[in-house]
Amino acid sequence: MTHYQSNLRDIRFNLFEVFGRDELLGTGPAPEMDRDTAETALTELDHLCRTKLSESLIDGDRNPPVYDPESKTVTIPESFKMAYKAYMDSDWWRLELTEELGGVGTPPSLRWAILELLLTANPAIYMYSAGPKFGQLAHQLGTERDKKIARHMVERQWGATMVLTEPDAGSDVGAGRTKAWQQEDGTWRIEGVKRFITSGEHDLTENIMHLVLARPVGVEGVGGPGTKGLSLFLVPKYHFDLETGELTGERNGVYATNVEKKMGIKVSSTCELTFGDGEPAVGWLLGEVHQGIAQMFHVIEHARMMVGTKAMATLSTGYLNALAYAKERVQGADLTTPAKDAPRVTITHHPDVRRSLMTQKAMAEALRMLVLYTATQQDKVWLAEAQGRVDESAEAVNDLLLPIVKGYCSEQAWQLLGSESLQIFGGSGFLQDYPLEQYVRDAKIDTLYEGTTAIQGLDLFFRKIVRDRGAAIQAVSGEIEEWLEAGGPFEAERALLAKGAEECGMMIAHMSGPLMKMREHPTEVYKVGLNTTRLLIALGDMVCAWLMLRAGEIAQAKLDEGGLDQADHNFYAGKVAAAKWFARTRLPRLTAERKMAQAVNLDVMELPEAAF
Ligand code: ST9
Ligand code: FAD
Repeated sequence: MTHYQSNLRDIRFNLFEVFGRDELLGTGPAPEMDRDTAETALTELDHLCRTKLSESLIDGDRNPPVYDPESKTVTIPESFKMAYKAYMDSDWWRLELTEELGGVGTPPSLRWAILELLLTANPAIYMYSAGPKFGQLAHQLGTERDKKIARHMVERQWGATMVLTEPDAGSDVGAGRTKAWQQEDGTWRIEGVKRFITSGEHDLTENIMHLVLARPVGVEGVGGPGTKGLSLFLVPKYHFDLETGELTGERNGVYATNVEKKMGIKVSSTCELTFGDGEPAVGWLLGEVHQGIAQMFHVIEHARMMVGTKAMATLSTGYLNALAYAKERVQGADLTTPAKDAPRVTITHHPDVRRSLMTQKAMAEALRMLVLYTATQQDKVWLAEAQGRVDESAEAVNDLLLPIVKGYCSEQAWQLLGSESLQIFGGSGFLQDYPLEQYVRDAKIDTLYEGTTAIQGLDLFFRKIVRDRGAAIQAVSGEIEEWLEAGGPFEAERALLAKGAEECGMMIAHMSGPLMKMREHPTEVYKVGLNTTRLLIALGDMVCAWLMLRAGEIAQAKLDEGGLDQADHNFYAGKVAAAKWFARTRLPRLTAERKMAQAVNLDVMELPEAAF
């Protein structure tokens, strides 16, 4: 039986009933992607995921890629290779590309909804298959030469990597020491050691294009310290003919010099890559401009959204597996029938199991809404671009939400998968007979890569709130206020949301205070740093509670209208219950969080390290 459990009904509900995405389908920049085609895409990919793509998730974990230190190559397990091929043959990856590169105009919201399915079934397939999407970026930012390279990346379906991290440069990308020298023919020679590179080496594709951050040497005005001194280079595994893309047979001097043994997501190869040790590693400067970090952030933004979606997807399938188990597992008597010989019941009868299931359901559905609401901001940006406009407001709201998608989804998913979904299985959850233990291991990485949660918290407060002068957060708060003022059902939960939003506002105001004093008292900023992760989680709670209540309101209206079949009735009743549960269990915490934020002082920073 497949581990894969999708929630297409909820995806459709969000896309079409909550966010009204039909409006964008079959029109403007998505002429071919009408509602029917979108439905077909969802149904067909769901089927592919349930059958060919999810099968190898378990096998890839038990039989991870094999590294040969002699040849410095990585062999991917056969089961995964078949799944990868099935995905590439299906052509669904083309939905991520523009028409110019053989794609199908598709609004981002639909793309992320569809990607949720793949990320539920087998997330590493997405990571290995992202080469054409990287090609899209090279096409967007590159010179005519880079555009040619980009076409080869798409047409020949090469793999690609994002290469930032080094042993001494993780969160602090600007500490990177990998260097680049320009050669007479205009190409660049790269030297250095990069660490933890996803898909850095494998045998799934004929070539791999590495997008490498390195510091140029000997060029006036560039290559200074920090992230701003980094440039972005396209460095292939194999040399190829620029015009045709045919491999010349010559190996470039970039090799996998180690493959990590990991806690989870084992089928995704995580490589140490050494550039230019002996043989030269040669590449091109992307766009012939020295704007490496800004260019790389196009990839990072997409990857942060992907990681949040992966986390949400894993919690959703974890919950649905737990639900199926709970409906079958008979243990103990109902709490109302204490007699020793009382009939035994399925564990769904126990209040604590109900608490756990509803906690998981509400959070999984809230995270889906957070992802898709963020994606609707991307829709606005996409639509504006197609019309030759810039939607600065949507860009800013998307920027604000990205660290929340990445940080909140990953933290909630990993914690609930371990503390609730696995727990439902009792001791059996600890066994490899069920997918939960693997889900927990596979989901932990989401809080780490693409910037740890701490980094997301810093990004959220300093860049997306302070530097933005609060414009985007005010836009979102304004939407929440408007919704509250419009009135509707769920009076008690609306009051909780109003209070929660006020608490978040107070937290932000409190955290802004120390910034004013920093000139005379630089250590005041520590008080902010002690609260940035807290704020990220609080804003996640606030936005998700609002979205869930919006969904609950729509569901309530359907119930009130009546005439529903049993399945729809159950679905909408579940939505209303989940919305109320989310608001009642998450929002009251915000008062405590605000108080804790205000109580922060410098004690912990002044404590000598030895006292820890
Ligand atoms: C990794 C990969 O972990 C794991 C999974 C791999 C999966 C692969 C498959 C993915 C598929 C994706 C395909 C997509 C293809 C592309 C499609 C697109 C069409 N937003 O604050 P400053 C920039 S990889 C935007 O001074 P510091 C900005 O240019 C490893 N830009 O930073 C800024 O200049 P300015 C991931 C941002 O103190 C400049 O950076 N590693 C943002 O110098 C400097 O900013 C990490 O994520 C932003 N939010 O450096 C590292 N922030 O200010 C985590 C910065 O003038 N560490 N920029 O605008 C950080 O993020 C640090 O905060 C830091 C600090 C490095 C940015
Ligand atoms: P560190 O930066 O050393 O952080 C250690 C701890 O200190 C963390 O808890 C962190 O939150 C905290 N910390 C660090 N700095 C700060 C700060 N300023 N404020 C507050 N707290 C801070 N990288 C790539 O370039 N490409 C990839 O494809 C890629 N794939 C990966 C795949 C896997 C499986 C793994 C494990 C990593 C991958 N990475 C990749 C690297 C990943 O992005 C980094 O591991 C991550 O950014 C954190 O860096 P680090 O591990 O060096 O931790």
